[in-house]
Amino acid sequence: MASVILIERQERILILTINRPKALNAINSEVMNELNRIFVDKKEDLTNIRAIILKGAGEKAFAAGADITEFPSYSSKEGQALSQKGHAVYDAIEQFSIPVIAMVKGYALGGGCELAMACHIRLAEDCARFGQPEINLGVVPGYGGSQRLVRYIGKSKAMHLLLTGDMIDANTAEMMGLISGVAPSGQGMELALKVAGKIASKSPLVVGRMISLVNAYDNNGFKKEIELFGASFDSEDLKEGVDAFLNKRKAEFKGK
Ligand code: DAK
Repeated sequence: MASVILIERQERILILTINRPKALNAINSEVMNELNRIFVDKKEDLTNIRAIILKGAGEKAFAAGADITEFPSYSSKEGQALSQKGHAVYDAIEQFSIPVIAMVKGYALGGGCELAMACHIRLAEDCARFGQPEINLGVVPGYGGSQRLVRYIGKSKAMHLLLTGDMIDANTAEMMGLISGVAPSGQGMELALKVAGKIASKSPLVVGRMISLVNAYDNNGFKKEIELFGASFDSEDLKEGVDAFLNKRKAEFKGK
């Protein structure tokens, strides 16, 4: 049986593709387990990987939400346990020291939009559509959507989208601050690979620290910045970066 997440490597970039195109890449328990294996259990070999791109298979969706066909079987206790697991997986993605770039083509809805929001960077093709339609199903978001959406676009717009279940297009999502780049249809991977390649050339040590600092913006972030700024002076990468600048050459960061 084909894997629910395809994994390929392009030099220092890992590309993950949610592979359930017939169900618009809906996130069922198998997809969640595979994300858990990669990001929580860290069972995938990521030696030399400096950036990860996450996308959906096919032309229609990044992921059209959690798999609705699994919903009817849950009791409230099971629902809570599943939500807890989803939170742990999405938190692990958000805290992952290797940056994860969501490349959204087509629908990113519900659990799919929440997955994109857990990634460090969100890029989209202009055909992309974002939304949290849980309200139409009679449920609240289960994987962090009510919180991350507010952080990205503010309480007013988040409340509107969550209460109406309306979708927004890629240009609106960019204007609102939900995503940071839009490519013409068919050119999303080109843009994602360009951004990933740029990050891959930086110090992986500093990239990891930068992620932890930005994630700490509402939790002692200034104090953490002072600590990590100081710690930078013990690293070989800082010496390499400064030496490369002074000698007008390209830095080769080792992550040490
Ligand atoms: N789950 C399962 N199958 C899905 C799906 C989904 N989320 N979205 C689409 N599909 C399936 C369709 O059933 C259809 O299957 P077949 O009929 O061909 O077998 C196939 O994908 C193609 O979809 P459509 O025929 O509907 O395609 P259209 O282009 O006409 O429409 C659409 C595209 C995205 C507008 C439409 O498919 C749609 O509205 N999809 C549902 C969107 C949605 O409501 N997503 C769920 C959001 S709620 C929880 C944790 C998390 C959550 C809840 C609980 N717990 C821990 C308990 C989060 C929930 C959500 O994500």
